[in-house]
Amino acid sequence: MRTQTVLTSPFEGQRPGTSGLRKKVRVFQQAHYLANFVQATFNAIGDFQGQTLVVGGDGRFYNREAIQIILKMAAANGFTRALVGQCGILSTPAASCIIRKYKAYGGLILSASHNAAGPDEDFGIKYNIGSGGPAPENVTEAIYDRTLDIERYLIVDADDVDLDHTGSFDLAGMQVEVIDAVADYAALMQSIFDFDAIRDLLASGFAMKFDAMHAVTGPYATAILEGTLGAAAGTVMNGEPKEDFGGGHPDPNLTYAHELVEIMYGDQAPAFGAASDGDGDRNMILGDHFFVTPSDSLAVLAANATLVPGYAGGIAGVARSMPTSAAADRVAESLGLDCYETPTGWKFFGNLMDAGKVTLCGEESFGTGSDHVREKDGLWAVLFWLNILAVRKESVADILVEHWQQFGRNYYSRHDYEGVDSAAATAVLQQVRDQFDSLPGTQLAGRMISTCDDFSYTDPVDGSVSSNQGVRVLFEDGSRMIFRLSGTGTSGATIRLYLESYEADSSKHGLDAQDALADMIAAAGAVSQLRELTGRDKPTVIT
Ligand code: VG1
Ligand code: CO
Repeated sequence: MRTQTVLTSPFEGQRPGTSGLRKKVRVFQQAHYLANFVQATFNAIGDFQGQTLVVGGDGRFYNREAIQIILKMAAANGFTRALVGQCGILSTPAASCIIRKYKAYGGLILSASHNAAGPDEDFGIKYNIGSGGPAPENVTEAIYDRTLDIERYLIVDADDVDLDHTGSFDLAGMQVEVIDAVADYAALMQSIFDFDAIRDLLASGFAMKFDAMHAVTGPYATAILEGTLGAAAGTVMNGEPKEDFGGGHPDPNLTYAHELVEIMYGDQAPAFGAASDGDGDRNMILGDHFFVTPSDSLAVLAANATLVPGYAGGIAGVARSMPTSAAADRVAESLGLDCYETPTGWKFFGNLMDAGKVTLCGEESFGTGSDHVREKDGLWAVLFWLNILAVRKESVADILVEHWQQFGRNYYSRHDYEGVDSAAATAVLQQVRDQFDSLPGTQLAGRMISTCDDFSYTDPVDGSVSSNQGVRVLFEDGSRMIFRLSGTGTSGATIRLYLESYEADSSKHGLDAQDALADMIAAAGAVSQLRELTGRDKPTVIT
């Protein structure tokens, strides 16, 4: 065993963002950089002597090297067993599933999710706790603090572990089990959904496409959709995970998943299309010439949950992140369920699920999930939709139109301004904050403003408070305008502008969201001076 002296914190003074540590690969490749984070994590998480650690990642460049360092450090620090996905692969929801199933102490997940991969792109690491969920803020803060006072790290001198074959290996006294990355997750999916009904649907000529975007869900989708459920060969596109994600940007939205979008809006469009992101925790749902917003998707899943065997007894409650539209709130209200509004990031849902307060959770950023694991889960959402389609035997578009007739339509859009100068981005939010006192009671976009604030959340389970989670302009009719800075980028700043308005009248449900929200979009630009302060005249991505 070796002890190595290290002094600088990998966070470089920046507190942890939405999900763990994300930096350029070249930064992670610096001597002792990754090791510092891993040792700080081990120093922060309590007594794990004799326990199990789960390790795996989305397969991006530097995944394998990182896993070898982590395993040698886990052995030196006193873990007695490590479970690793074959070839170093574990999707984020599969890692969560395995931590729970095998009662591991926790897990290290290697991913920068939707960020691009390759030697000049991004890498990331985060710690998940024994419940299978992302470390809550008190743990991420403790990890951060330990990176500041760390003096050394422990690592064993040993040969690299063979990650390519399943089996059990000894690593300086720690047992490393290289496990099938898909099997446990696939078994969990089979226990929730009506696979026979989905198999019948797919055998009946129902055509679908799933775009894995050359990222981690390829092996999972191929095994489950084409293997177990009998979808036609070729249903899964871009199914082979690549270290650089094929040069693409595995963010399942209308801009970056354009190959799938072209198919779904083409002459031969199949009935159903879906895509997932780099680490497999997000989903985009499409019908024939139809896009389902993630906020609406959560609402539809909640309204139809009892059609799925795993939720046949009903759901306990629903939670959504603050910028997510209130469509799910309307379903919860009609079902007599509680609906919770949390800050952005999955870690806030964990306490609510552990306490049995909610079953389904979702974010507007294409993240949906349930208490089957403690992460959002892309393929789970796809199977949920397939289960609903198999039972209802209607098109995706018809299901949405009926949903809006019943609950009204929450027109919704997110505008992202990526790679903006950080000072300019901060100034945009400040510009709105400066008007917090003068805006309420005035009209904007033909609506009366009721309140302006910085969103703050008090966790109903442990009482912890998270402040400054988004600048809000709220209107009397329920419309909202929200400004937030991304916490997951690695260069410059990304401004996210979220817009929502509610329409009860079903004769007005057929509009394009950008048209329906046009006055709100213009008003948001005026009130924030976004164009003047950033020099941008249009968003990078519109969802
Ligand atoms: C984004 C999304 C957020 C999501 C987070 C992590 O964060 O907006 O909803 O939870 O990514 O998702 P931000 O701070 O950039 O807005 V993932 O798929 O990277 O684990
Ligand atoms: Co992700």
